[in-house]
Amino acid sequence: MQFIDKVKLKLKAGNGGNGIVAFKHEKYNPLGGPSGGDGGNGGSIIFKVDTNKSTLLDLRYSKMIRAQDGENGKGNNMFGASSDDVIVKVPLGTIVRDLDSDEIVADLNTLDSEAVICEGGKGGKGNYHFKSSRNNAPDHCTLGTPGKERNVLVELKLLADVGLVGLPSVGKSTLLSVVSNARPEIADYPFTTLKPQLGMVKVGDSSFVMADLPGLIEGASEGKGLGHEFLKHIERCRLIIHVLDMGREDPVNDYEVINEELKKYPGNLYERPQIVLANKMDQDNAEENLRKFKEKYPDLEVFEAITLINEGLQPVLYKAKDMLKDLPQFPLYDPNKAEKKVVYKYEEPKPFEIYNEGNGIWRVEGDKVERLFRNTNFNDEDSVLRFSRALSKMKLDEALREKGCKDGDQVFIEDYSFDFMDEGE
Ligand SMILES: Nc1nc2c(ncn2[C@@H]2O[C@H](COP(=O)(O)OP(=O)(O)OP(=O)(O)O)[C@@H](O)[C@H]2O)c(=O)[nH]1
Ligand SMILES: [Mg+2]
Repeated sequence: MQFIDKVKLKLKAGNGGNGIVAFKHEKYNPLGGPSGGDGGNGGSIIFKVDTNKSTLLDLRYSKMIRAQDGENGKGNNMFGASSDDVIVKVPLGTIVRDLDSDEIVADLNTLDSEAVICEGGKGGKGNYHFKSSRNNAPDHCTLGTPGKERNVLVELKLLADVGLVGLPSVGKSTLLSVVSNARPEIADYPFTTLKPQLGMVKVGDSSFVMADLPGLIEGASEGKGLGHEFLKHIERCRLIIHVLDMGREDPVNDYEVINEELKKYPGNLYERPQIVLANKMDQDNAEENLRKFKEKYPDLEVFEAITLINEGLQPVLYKAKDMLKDLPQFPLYDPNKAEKKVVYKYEEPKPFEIYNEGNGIWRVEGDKVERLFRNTNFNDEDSVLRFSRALSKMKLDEALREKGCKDGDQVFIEDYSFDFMDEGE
């Protein structure tokens, strides 16, 4: 079985459709005004957490993910259709890295995480937008903008509250299977679990995510038995349940071997809080082994269980729940430490930016005003009124005045212009 937690993908958002140039042809008015509609927006590519997924397997076969282009505008002021966004469902703990800039562009670490990885292109404007008092037959339109393209590396770093750690066959998968509705594979040979498995554990009125992890062996921190791959998944667990098989010859030694590997792993996973679970207490030599263990570690709290028949686990779950209350998350990205910038969702754009072009000419730019502009039909008085009301709500007048815009100055938003009238306060 292969360990799938890294996938390279090419992503391409849809291009915006073009605006078009068209004129109304009416019976007595062959040039009845501009009527070229806007192009539709291209679809974006959005990554979204889906808790039903625990691997990146589905992405493995799709080398390229594309969103559709927006349609071109049509005559009669008709908009071209915008395309649907493509939603890529990924497991909790997925990280998306841009391979060209080597930046982490998304860290999907909460149940409702969602990030726009490639934004679709915007539709162009049809010629009806460009009608003005000076030009009532504009013959130009704008083209759609291209959709964002990225080469990305999608990585799954397991994100769980609690990680089950221990040697192979100590009963980690059995534990997850009895306390959650996850159904991991269970067998009496080592390395049954080769990829982490998540389960939601309900305790009283709260719940947490438990990860069944592959067994560790001595030398794991040096890469033995896929050690690095396995240890990596513990990195983001807030709490470790260290599972011991009390039927084995020397559980004290087993316990120390695992802790040694945790210590050696970069970042010192040994410092993570641990709950020690003495499992398989039904085995013949278990009581004797437990006695020895307690002798060696008299101050350590040890929970006893027979996981196979779900005995002794409730106190462990309550203990975990209590400890989690005060434990921090371990995001990959620490804004204080990170040397690489993380781009989460697109930031809400500023409503507008004002530029002084000199000679009483001003230009206003910004996604919000431009969108507003695009949604305005300048042939329709009501629509124009709505447009100017929205501008004053954004306090554009005030901002212009502050920058020094004077009565009679000309203000441009894209190709639309108006005379500034300072009505004062
Ligand atoms: N006697 C006894 N057997 C148990 C108990 N818990 C689990 N087992 C058995 O131990 C064996 C290994 O259990 P798993 O849950 O697959 O162990 P694991 O730790 O997930 O092992 P790996 O995935 O290989 O790391 C299975 O045959 C289980 O039935 C227990 O409390 N008592
Ligand atoms: Mg297992």
